[in-house]
Amino acid sequence: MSSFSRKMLLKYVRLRRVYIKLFFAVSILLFIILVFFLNFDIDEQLKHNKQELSTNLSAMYEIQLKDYENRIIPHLGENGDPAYLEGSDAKEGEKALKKIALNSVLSDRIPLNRRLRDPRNKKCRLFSYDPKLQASIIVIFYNEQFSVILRTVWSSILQTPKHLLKEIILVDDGSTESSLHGLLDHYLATRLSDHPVKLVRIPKRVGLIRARLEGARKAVGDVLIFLDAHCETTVGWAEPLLQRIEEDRTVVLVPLIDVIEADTFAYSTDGESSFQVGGFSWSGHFTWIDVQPSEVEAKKAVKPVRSPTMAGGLFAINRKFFWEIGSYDEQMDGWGGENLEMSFRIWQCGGRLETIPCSRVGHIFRAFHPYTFPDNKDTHGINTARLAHVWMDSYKRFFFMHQPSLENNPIVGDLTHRKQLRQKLRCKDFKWYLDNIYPEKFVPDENVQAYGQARTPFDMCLDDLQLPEDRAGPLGLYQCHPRLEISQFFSMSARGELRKENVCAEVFNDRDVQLTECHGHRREQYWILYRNGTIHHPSSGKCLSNENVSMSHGLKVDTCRETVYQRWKFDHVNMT
Ligand code: LR7
Ligand code: MN
Repeated sequence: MSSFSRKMLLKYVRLRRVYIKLFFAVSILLFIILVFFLNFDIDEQLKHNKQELSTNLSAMYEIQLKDYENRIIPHLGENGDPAYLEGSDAKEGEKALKKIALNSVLSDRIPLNRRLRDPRNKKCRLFSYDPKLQASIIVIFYNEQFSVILRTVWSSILQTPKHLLKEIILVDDGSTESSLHGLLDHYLATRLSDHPVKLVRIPKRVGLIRARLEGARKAVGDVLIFLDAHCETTVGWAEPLLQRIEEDRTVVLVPLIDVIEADTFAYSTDGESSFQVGGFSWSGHFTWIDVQPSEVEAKKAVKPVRSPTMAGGLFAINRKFFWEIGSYDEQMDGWGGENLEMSFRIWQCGGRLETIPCSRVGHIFRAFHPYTFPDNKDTHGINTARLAHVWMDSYKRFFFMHQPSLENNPIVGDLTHRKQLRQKLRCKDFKWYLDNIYPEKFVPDENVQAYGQARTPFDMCLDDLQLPEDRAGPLGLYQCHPRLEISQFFSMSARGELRKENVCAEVFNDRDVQLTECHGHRREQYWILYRNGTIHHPSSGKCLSNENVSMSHGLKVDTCRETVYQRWKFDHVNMT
């Protein structure tokens, strides 16, 4: 081949390479452009689809909601009157009541914005209020009924003057009920858009204590008002709370809590002026107690009444003071205990707890909890053990006598932060609280004539036979336990009662001895313990005897005589 033709060939080959490169470059470019447009198109498509989906969903919720609204029966349950359903609805309602302790079928038929009668004592109308503070109402819920939550919201909107309502914060503690997701959002967006209602979602259930904390963190109003998610407020409920906190930022207030019946949704009041305040039992439960003697005058005048504790679900507190005084114990899980913790802390660390009789809120009391707790953990017990260690000093001995397994149990968790808080706030001790705030509280081993196990010469002991708290039942006898246990812990009080915490030995028919609620008027609950171990009952003229007593039946009083059957020996006797 000539050199010319070789040159031509080389040139041709080079040129071809360039073309090939060019071809690839252009193809890649085209491919990129194609992908870009295609992608763009997909994005557009996705966006479009999303929009369509949400319009469709929203249309679907709207249909659901309309359907729901159409089934509401106008005026049912108005004024708080009891409501009833008929036919199959009535049957379904009864089923629901058994299953979730609430007639949810009926709830769904009662208007969400029903009006209630003014339940207040007439004297309340004579007070005038003009508070400047605004409220953040915090409502936490876990799988509560849609209509019940919304009735809480609606009553709060309708019964709180607009200028006093900063916001309503709903906190969903990880509910799994589907109606509390899309449908609830849709309701808020379409039916409540003109009102300051916010919804905070906690993705995984954290328990009611941390749920309230979450709500409090989001709140911006001057005063936090916490409500359970099954409440209805009534006319004039907010003003006296806000006014009192304006006067004194360190008071924590509880409205008077009325009962909304779980079966008929009737708003029942115990008459205009009879109400109770909060106490506690040594087993760590909240109890209702009569208004204290020192407060009876205030009660008559429907003025704020001091309360040793609060139930926990419904209360108002200055927002800044809530954080200053230690908010909640964040390590408390689930349900229970936080109410007594907060009550003791408020009193011991310089605050006050009061019931405001002119502020009335209804609460649905359910016969049982419709929910369970993860791992069946006894959160009430554990939380109470936490508060006992932190706040009750040596008086925690009584709680741990009820719950010995929790006394030195690591499950209770670390308490450093709460103990530091108590130091930082320079809080008073539990004895101060008992002496000054709750002097009526019976302390089984203080200021008593005798206490401990009360033994017969045959090593049998007085025993409550596992009587549930606040029930009446026979005073029994059982083999003495090797260690003092709560069921055998009896006291002979200074007043001459043979008693446990709130139950006293009382003689019926001059014969049978029962444990019944202590009334404090001596009579059939009056006993005299003699040095020789006889326990004499003056009103029958007889003595406590264990002759012929069977294990399951109660003790009797019998003619006093010299016999081993009428000898009792307490572990500790303080008689001089
Ligand atoms: O895991 C949970 N997460 C929650 O958000 C469990 C419950 N909750 C919500 C629940 O949906 C409800 O809104 O927490 C609120 C309270 O739960 P309830 O209604 O089951 O409690 P309760 O009314 O039986 O119990 C009383 O004691 C509790 C102790 O932890 C709380 O302090 C409750 O708020 C309290 N309720 C009241 O004080 C109302 C007055 C009744 C009395 C006495
Ligand atoms: Mn409740």
